[in-house]
Amino acid sequence: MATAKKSKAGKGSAGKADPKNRTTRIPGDAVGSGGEFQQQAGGAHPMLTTAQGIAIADNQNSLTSTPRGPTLLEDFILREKITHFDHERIPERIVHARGSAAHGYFELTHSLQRQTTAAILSRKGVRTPVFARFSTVAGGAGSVDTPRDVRGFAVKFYTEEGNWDLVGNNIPVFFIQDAMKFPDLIHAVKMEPDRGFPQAGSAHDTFWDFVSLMPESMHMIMWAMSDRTIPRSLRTMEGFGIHSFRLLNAEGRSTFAKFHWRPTLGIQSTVWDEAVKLQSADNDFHRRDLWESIDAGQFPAWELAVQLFTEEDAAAFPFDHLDPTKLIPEELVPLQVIGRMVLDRNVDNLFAETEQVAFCPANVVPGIDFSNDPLLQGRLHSYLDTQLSRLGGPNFHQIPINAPKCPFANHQRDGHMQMAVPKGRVAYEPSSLDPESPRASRERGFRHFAETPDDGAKGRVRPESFADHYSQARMFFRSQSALEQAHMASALVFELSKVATAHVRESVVGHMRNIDETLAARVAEGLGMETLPDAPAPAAPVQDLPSSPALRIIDRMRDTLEGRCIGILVADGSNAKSIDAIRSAAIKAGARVKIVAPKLSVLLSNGKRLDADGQLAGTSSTVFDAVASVLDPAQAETLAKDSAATDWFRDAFGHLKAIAACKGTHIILKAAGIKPDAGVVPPEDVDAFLALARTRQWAREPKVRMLA
Ligand code: HDD
Repeated sequence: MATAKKSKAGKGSAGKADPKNRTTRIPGDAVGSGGEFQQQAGGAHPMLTTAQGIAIADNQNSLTSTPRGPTLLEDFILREKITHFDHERIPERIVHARGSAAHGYFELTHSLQRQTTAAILSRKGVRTPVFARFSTVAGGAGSVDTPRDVRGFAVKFYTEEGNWDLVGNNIPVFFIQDAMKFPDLIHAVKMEPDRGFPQAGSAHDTFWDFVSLMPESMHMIMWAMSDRTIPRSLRTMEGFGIHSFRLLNAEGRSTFAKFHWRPTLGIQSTVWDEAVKLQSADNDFHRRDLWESIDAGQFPAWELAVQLFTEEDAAAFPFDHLDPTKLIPEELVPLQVIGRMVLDRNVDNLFAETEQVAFCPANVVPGIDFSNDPLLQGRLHSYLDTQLSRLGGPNFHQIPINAPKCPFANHQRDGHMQMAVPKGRVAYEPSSLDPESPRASRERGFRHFAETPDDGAKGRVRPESFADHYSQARMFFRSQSALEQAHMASALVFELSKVATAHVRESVVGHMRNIDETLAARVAEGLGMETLPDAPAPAAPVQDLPSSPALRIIDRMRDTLEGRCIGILVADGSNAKSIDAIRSAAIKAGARVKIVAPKLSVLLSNGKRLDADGQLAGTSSTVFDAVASVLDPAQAETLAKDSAATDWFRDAFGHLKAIAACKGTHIILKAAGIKPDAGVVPPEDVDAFLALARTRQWAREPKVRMLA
């Protein structure tokens, strides 16, 4: 056994002495990690030990009575290793189980000091560390990244006044008005409990049965069927706090605020066929994209904007802002940009950080308070509660990713996995025995808004002001561009075509009639219905609200190469100069470039070898925003017989991507049945190709797809 030798750096140096030492490091506890006694295995390697710090001599073989005899119970090294492994998984989140996250910072650029005392919203220029986790909702932790689904957008701000969690989605409204219905909604959308499928998708009977009986979900259904639920990447999604929150200033005056995250790359979505194919091309498409872009120094960034309004403003809105199925159009209350979030560091460990992070909408700091939105009120309870079983006890706030970065002290004690060692006799307040023990402060402590309650009696009552379920659904649909409306109609046809129960399909189409008759007719036609089902009687008159162009995506996408990825298909004999010209110009314009080839290394025209980032059969064009191909005609002839190559271009063309195609490539395009259009240019015309690659070729869509 190796002798324990005293670390030169002494206490607290574990990990610091050797940054590669990640084997036994327990963050925040140098002694527990062997910081006092650094054990070396030889060379620079730290010693492999048991969890008790016992050095291990052999990590390959169990202890057996004879070389071929039974394994001995005495083998504490084997038992400890297997036991720990057996307990490696914790319960996954009931919703938002699959997530990807990163560290970064938030910087305030515009102070809201007139509205709030919260330091994070009033001290301009201050950078606050953040941890952001993005997620799908319905699928399990190991499910795919690109189903049609709402995306979670949760940000933990480690402010100097404690942790503030803004736990939102990429859609500004929600399916239900009252937290009472959340378990029903989730039971309906998750895989059906008897058969255990479908995983990660809403296209099944129980989901549509539930929503068909919940007209309040119709506005969110419009969003869920739009391209918002098939984002191109996590970096190109908007985020929303959804509920109205209150900001409180030093005088205790309240201003309502809605929070919006706007990606600096602009919003971008995939097309549905592409999203479906991405599920097989790359399960981890979004997680990989986030990781790779941060790794490459292309840091995802969002502006934080607020909509501010008073109680009096709200009284004049044609809807109730406390109803989470309603949004406030930007045209009614403009957005004010107040800051910027940049994600600049990948996680070190998915489990310790992304999995163990515990968000809770109840985590707010002084100067931010809740509104009476009944969905928010229910959420305030649920998140802390779920962590108790998910993370195993009441001390989960001590896990490094959850711990505040400001000082914190209280009289909470003990419980499972207490990591701290509280000192002294006093664990109560008031006390006179310990002048150092923490006490509440009226001046600096959290104060709730002193609200005067509405008139009315206690009861289980849905307010009448929540009764209008269709007007904003109609506004959303009618505000979309023609192509986006077609995508929504097609999405509804797709989803409902997976619903086996006829009356559920009919009921949904009936609701569509209250939103827009043309939409209902298109969906009915797509489903092969001979007559339009009856529309249910709306609980409140449906209003024709002014259109809100700010709700579109296509018109608002940013034409840019920043954050985009271009795939170049090459083979033996490809022209090196041509490849280089596209690659360097694309990188200069902010894109990433990946080389795809039939083999992982090819011999170019100049006699030099080029390593590919991906092999053709395993690297679908769905993972790129635009594709180029530089092929020797003889190689192209061979590739034209390979479905991996024809599919590569058929998908790129069908998914409305720009294509730079050399003469050889045209042989493959012909074999794939593609009639080149204005989105297909020669690779020598680098500028034209890169100009097209900045966006999708929307004009092509009606030619390649039957839209509902
Ligand atoms: Fe929730 C997780 C967002 C309504 C109960 N929710 C969770 C996450 C996000 C949201 C982004 C994942 C956080 C993470 O990355 O760890 N949830 C929302 C939004 C809602 C919403 C935007 C409506 C506006 N949620 C909602 C309601 C309830 C919950 C009404 C229950 C009454 N949500 C939970 C939960 C989860 C959760 C069960 C699962 C895991 C967790 O909390 O930590 O407590």
